[in-house]
Amino acid sequence: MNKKTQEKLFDFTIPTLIVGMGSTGLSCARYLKQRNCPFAFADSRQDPPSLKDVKQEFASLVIMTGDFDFEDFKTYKQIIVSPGISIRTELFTSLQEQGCLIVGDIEIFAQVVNKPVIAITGSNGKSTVTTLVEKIAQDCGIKAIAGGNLGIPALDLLATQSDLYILELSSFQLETTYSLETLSATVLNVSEDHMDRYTDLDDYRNIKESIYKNTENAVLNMNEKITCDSVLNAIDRGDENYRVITFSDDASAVEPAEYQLINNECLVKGESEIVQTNALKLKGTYNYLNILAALALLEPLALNKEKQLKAIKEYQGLSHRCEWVDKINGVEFYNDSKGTNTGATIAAIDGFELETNKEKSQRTVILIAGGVGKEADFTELGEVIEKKIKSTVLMGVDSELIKNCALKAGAENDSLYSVGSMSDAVSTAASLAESGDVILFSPACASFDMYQNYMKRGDDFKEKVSALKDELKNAS
Ligand code: UMA
Ligand code: ADP
Repeated sequence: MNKKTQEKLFDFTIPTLIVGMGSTGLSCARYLKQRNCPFAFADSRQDPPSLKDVKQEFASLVIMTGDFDFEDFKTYKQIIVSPGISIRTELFTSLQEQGCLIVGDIEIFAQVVNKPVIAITGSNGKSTVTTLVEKIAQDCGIKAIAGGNLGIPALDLLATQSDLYILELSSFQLETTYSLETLSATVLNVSEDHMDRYTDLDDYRNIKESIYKNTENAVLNMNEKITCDSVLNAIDRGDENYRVITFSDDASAVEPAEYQLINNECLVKGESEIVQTNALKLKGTYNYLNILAALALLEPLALNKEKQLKAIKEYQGLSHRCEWVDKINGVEFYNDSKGTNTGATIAAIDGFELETNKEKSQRTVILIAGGVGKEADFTELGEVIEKKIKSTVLMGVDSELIKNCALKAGAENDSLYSVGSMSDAVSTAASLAESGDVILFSPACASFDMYQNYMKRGDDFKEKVSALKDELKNAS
């Protein structure tokens, strides 16, 4: 490997501007301070929530708040931009044209890390796979730590002495990363998300696929034809010389993979069985694929097989991802608040292994969805609602978009309910459910129209379910 593609290395001796005063910006500031690198801060909010703490922690610092200004920025030869801020604007393009180095925190991490890195991206499943890889590695005795988009900013991970770093990377972070060298890397899957920041799905996919640029082992989902083709073509052209490790289910793979899910019943590697799915706590086809991806990413480390098996059997998944909440009067409630795009919600619905086109009276899943749609196309979700869902309760700013797509797909108007709050969503869904049904809260949208983040939204769902239980208990 060792082919640094970023020609310009970050210079720790010259003044740097950090743009964005969130968790990424703060972690960069702490890292630069530690290395005695001079820096200033900018944030386009007039009064960002972290301002007071920043002023306290970093005395006599230049802080620019309010609209970004080219004249202010152009005095810096290098700028670290937080992932929530797009660099595809006139401001950053002009700065780049003037020779300014624009990077993200992951690029700085890439330039200083001296231990192996495993990198994970994809539209869905990143956090599940990242934490599973971390657990397996740790259970096998490796000092491993995970972070990045998962939560702990990458540069903060360096404070813990580790022998393996596992990074969850968003497309936003990949946009400003150029020289990350990895032991293994994967694009788990690609479906529409963040369409408010990309021109189209190909644009978004290309950014995701850049994760393979400097890897030793490209872990490929053989169900993702376009990504497979592009990776294999890169090898054919001689542009890349990584080893390819494949995973897939047996239903729609381009060709049989090394790590395979057979009949939704068994995980295999080549001819050898790894585990039967009924021995796993994690459920649903997409989660079986997540487990296969984790094992494939770790293959280069040749870990102890028994310890790996124990770890995957124990793994229970994360909160807010198809999390079982309660059973009330025979109705089960699931919180999938992290289902923030249509691909995730469709996968969650499919996780219940529903029969398509079942008579409406025989259907068992009631969906609660809606929020900020991020300019997504809800056509496919509308079709899934029409084919598989008993009733749908919608809330949030873009709920009408989902409703219209469901109606267009042929769903009946009286199976679609619009509500204004989580409390109404839970009580409406409960009033529609019979014993044996499932109420699935999987919004297919971001949360920030009504909540600070998906965790607060999921917690609110769980609170309202608990309140409903108390109410029914008191009434009986
Ligand atoms: N800001 C501006 N101008 C803007 C937008 C933001 O100045 O136009 C400022 C805000 O006022 C705020 C700061 O930037 O002060 C926030 O920066 P940020 O949005 O980049 O967020 P961070 O707090 O640095 O968190 C980021 C990731 N957030 C985003 O990518 C939006 C976190 O992922 C990640 O955990 C964290 O870095 C550590 O690596 C969150 C996320 O929602 C979970 N990610 C998206 C997703 O998973 O879909 C990509
Ligand atoms: P991410 O970090 O990419 O957002 P998570 O692991 O947090 O992914 O899972 C978010 C949601 O995406 C889950 O609640 C589930 O509905 C869905 N999901 C998880 N894994 C997959 C997958 N491999 N394919 C499709 N959907 C998935």
